[in-house]
Amino acid sequence: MLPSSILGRKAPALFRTLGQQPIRAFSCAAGDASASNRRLLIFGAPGSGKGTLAGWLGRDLNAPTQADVEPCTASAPGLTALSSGDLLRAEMRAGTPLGQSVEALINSGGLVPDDDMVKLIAGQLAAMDGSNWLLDGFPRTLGQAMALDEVLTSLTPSRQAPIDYVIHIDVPSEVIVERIAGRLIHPGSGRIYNRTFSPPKVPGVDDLTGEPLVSRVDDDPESVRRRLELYAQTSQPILDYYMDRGIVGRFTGPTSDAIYTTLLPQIQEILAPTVVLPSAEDLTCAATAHQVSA
Ligand code: G5P
Ligand code: MG
Repeated sequence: MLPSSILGRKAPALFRTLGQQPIRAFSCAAGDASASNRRLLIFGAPGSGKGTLAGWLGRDLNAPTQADVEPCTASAPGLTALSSGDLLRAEMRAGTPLGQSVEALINSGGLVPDDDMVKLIAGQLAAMDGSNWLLDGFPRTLGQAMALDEVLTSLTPSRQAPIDYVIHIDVPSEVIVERIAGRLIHPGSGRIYNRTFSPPKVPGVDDLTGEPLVSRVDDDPESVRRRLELYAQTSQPILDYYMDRGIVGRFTGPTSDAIYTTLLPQIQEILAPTVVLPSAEDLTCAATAHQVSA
């Protein structure tokens, strides 16, 4: 028996492209959808595989399901993924005032000021509220984490918690530099490739559009070193901020494929279409379970 608040009208589908696959978000709540949607973060070092894993989640959680036939009876409720880095690169490509002002900073591996980042993300969150979403690359500082809570609380004061779950991707730093050195992206969509791990079907061109792939300017060795240093300096206070609430799940493994075997079922469970939010206690258990994974 489905709870009455998830029965009712068919909510609009949202489309977005991330990683290798189109992402479709599907919201089934008839009443206050933004009070029952799931809000997730994916957190990890540069090159740890955040964008890759977010793309796989989007692909697998948005596969056609019974929901397409009978809305609100589905087992895969969909996920909208938003990458702060993709947003910033789009601003730079479009030559907006923000894009121009942050370009040198990003290319050299620095962090964009909190005020600019919070404005950029807050504008997107209002549009995504009511669907399940996953933020990749935001927050990056404790100040951003606190500002995010404020924005979300003002969007939906009735919610139990501003953020439901934080996916912490913990990958040995030795593998990261090599991974980033082989990365190629499709600038228009943000689709991610790697010369050895996930090469395009035709060398140098995007599988879907046939357009040229490029290396990210901030993937040069000096910028990567700076980005890794900044991550080492800023990450722990953010993790502590969410760990105090018992909402962090740590996922670790030698490859993204290995991590994904534990990540996907955990996220499916969190996104299961129910209005009953997992308790902090449940999520603490989940986080503890993942901490023992190799
Ligand atoms: P971004 O764009 O958020 P980062 O530095 O956080 O950049 P990045 O580099 O995008 O993170 P990722 O998404 O964690 O890394 O990793 P990925 O792209 O999926 O994988 C990296 C490579 O490894 C790919 O080629 C992939 O194919 C390959 N790969 C994946 N898994 C495996 C595997 O198992 N094996 C192998 N061999 N390869 C694999 O932010 C960019 C900049 O924007 C600014 C900052 O300047 C930042 O540096 N910015 C912000 N500034 C302030 N505040 C914020 N909130 C900001 N957000 C962005
Ligand atoms: Mg990324």
